[in-house]
Amino acid sequence: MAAKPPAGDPVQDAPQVAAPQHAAAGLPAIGHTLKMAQQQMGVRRTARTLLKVNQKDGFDCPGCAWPEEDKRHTAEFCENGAKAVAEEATLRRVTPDFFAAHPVADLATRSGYWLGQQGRITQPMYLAEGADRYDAVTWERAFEIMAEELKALGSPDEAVFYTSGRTSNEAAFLLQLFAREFGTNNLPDCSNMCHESSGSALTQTIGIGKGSVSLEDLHQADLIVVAGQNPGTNHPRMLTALEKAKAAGAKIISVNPLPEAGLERFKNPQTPQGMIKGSALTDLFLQIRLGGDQALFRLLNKLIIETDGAVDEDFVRDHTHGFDDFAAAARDADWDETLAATGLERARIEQALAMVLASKRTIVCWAMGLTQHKHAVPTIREVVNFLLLRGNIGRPGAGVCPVRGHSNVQGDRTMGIFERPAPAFLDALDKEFGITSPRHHGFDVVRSIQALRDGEAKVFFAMGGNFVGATPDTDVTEAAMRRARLTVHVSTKLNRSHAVTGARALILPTLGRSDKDVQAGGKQFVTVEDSMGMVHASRGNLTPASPHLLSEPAIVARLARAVLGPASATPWEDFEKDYGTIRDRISRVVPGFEDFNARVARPGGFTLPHGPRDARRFTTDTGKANFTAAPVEYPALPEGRLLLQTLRSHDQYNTTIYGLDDRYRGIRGGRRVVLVNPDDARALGLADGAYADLVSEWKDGVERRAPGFRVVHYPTARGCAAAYYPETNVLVPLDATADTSNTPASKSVVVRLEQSPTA
Ligand SMILES: Nc1nc2c(c(=O)[nH]1)N[C@H]1C(S)=C(S)[C@@H](COP(=O)(O)OP(=O)(O)OC[C@H]3O[C@@H](n4cnc5c(=O)[nH]c(N)nc54)[C@H](O)[C@@H]3O)O[C@H]1N2
Ligand SMILES: Nc1nc2c(c(=O)[nH]1)N[C@H]1C(S)=C(S)[C@@H](COP(=O)(O)OP(=O)(O)OC[C@H]3O[C@@H](n4cnc5c(=O)[nH]c(N)nc54)[C@H](O)[C@@H]3O)O[C@H]1N2
Ligand SMILES: [Mo]
Repeated sequence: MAAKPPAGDPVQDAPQVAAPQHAAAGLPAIGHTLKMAQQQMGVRRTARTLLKVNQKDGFDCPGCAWPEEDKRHTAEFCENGAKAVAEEATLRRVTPDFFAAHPVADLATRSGYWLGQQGRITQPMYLAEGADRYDAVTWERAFEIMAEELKALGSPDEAVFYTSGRTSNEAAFLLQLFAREFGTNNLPDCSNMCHESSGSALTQTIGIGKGSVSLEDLHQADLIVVAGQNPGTNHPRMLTALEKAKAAGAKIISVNPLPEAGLERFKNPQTPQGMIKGSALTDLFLQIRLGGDQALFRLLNKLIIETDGAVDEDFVRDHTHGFDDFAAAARDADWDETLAATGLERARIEQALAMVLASKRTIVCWAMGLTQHKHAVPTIREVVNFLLLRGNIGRPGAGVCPVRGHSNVQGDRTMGIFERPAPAFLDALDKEFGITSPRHHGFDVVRSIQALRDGEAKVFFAMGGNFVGATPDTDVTEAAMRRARLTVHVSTKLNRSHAVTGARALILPTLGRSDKDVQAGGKQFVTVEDSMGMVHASRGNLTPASPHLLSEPAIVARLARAVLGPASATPWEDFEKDYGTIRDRISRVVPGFEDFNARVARPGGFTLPHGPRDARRFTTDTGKANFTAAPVEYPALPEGRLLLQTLRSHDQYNTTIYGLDDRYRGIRGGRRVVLVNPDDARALGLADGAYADLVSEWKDGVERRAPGFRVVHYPTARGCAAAYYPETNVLVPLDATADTSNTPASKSVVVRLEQSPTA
């Protein structure tokens, strides 16, 4: 049997600090993986489960969205993927007895770590109005309750249907179909907090909101820029691709306020050589100031334009629009001001330029360090300008590479989980199902919180995720959620969102990726799309945590029948019996999925079309790739304040906390730490080991406070600080969002540090 979950809570948060490491993966990673996995799953289940991760006949890793190579290793997973699997395949159980022993008020005092460690939820649970705890409920009754509340709404737009990014293509397609048949586009998703800025910027400039490179391209690149991303922790299998590229002669530039261990050196556990020495990855480290990336790329672009013969003139003439305006803006860029925004020295930028000019094939990879700023969209558009100047889109070894987070977040969007769907998508949906989808836009994540806060939305339904844990302005968001009539969570594990509820609440336990899914039509599989537009099947093989679990497609199908009744002509029952019938419909609605069932049956799946990558075809308003000339922006930093980024430790998956260590950064046994440059800390009178409250300052004058963080002197860029999310979400103001994408600006929060007595 697996070890018992921790008994007491609050879990002691007492961080121990050592020097940060300079290499990622290798032997300690393997030991760490097996220990965590066996604690949750026991020895036999660990072996059975981990050998199926990312195999062609197995299940897609529920960790990140990084693609698999065509030729698989026996162990095709990383340390953090294994932790994600162990968390799901755990033998620990949360039964109705647990809920009887823990009233909601008690759950609300527990840490996210403690809640997650209790295990898999085994039965549908209902919190009646006025009750103090959840009680077991039948599925039938649960669907009746949802139907009651949804049908009582004044308008379908008073309901919100959130999706986290683990949901399969099949479940996502059904959920958006149900929402639109019901009458709303209120389909916010985790993407709104994640790569929405990438989608906005790419759609405008290259006509499609997805990355344009394959793994093969990475292997062939001359230069790879990794900006605002920590792959050693969040996409460990990417390090293998970077190592391969380097072996073939590529150079790597890392742009980051932090020196991240995984980018410095990688000890590949798949090769004997790698285990011992490892390979250095980064050739040039640009220690940028938070939010300084647009300025950096603008300066590089200015230098490229000013260098004879550096611009790919044929490409610019044949495939782009707006070069002259952009070139004028770049030439005008003021060196002093723009350089100050980067926090870099000019010599560093010139070093980078030399590498850029020496490269015929350049790729830029990025993640949350670029997307979660007020000026995230113009920043990513500047990255596109940078690639367009030298024709680095639509040829081998070159392109844009936004590295996605959740394992199927890209697929969910492809399936229509979007509050602002394209009219062509709705036309196809309406034609296929004989319905009339609403055409007005729905609520994204931030707008949903505002609507709940203001009483405009009354029913909140979440397909996975941990909405109140993951979203900004925790106090505001929790108060908003408590105003709802009904909150519903389709979940595998307990989290904060189950403890902060509307007047009535439901927890609907569901199958995870690793679980076997058998329906009336036999054993089912689902499909997912990775970060590079590859679609493939995922088949779980474990006996589900309890016989009461329903799959996500089954839950949506039954919800739709309960709410829409016989008036709906959609064959919901057939969809539940046989997911192949869902894929038939997808193949007729979503471009690129023609003949879906046949093509996904092939081992390894298939690649979706991508105009810029396949044929330099740009479906933008001008029919060409667009240069854009936005003014350079950067976060303002008042005297005596720091810019705080809220990021992930090595032992967490978003709001799921696996443990209290952040090994590569030298932190153990606690999460309430704030990393500050030693010179800044000294100027603020904060010794290493001192404790401070983080106080966020925003123009609304409201003081947002996160108390009791241990100050760690750490080599981050000057003026910048870092602390873990979700503990710091309380500091991110709800309306501090990116222009255009409305993504919370959780990587540049202005804070002051107030020394507090030792915790
Ligand atoms: N193990 C594990 N894997 C995960 C996740 C997880 O929580 N745990 N989460 C998944 C999800 S949903 C996502 S979206 C991804 C997230 O993957 P990442 O984006 O790598 O995650 P963060 O921890 O937010 O790290 C942001 C990185 O950007 C840097 N950064 C911050 N601000 C700036 C800036 O202004 N400029 C630059 N150049 N750099 C900056 C930070 O120092 C850090 O290295 O990972 C996915 N994979
Ligand atoms: N301050 C700050 N805030 C952030 C970020 C940041 O960097 N800083 N990052 C943002 C980003 S990039 C993202 S993607 C969001 C993440 O936001 P979410 O996706 O909402 O959050 P997660 O923590 O990934 O959700 C975890 C929960 O999902 C449920 N779950 C797990 N697997 C399954 C499954 O297979 N099916 C179902 N139905 N449920 C499942 C479990 O109950 C688990 O508790 O957070 C965002 N919030
Ligand atoms: Mo994400």
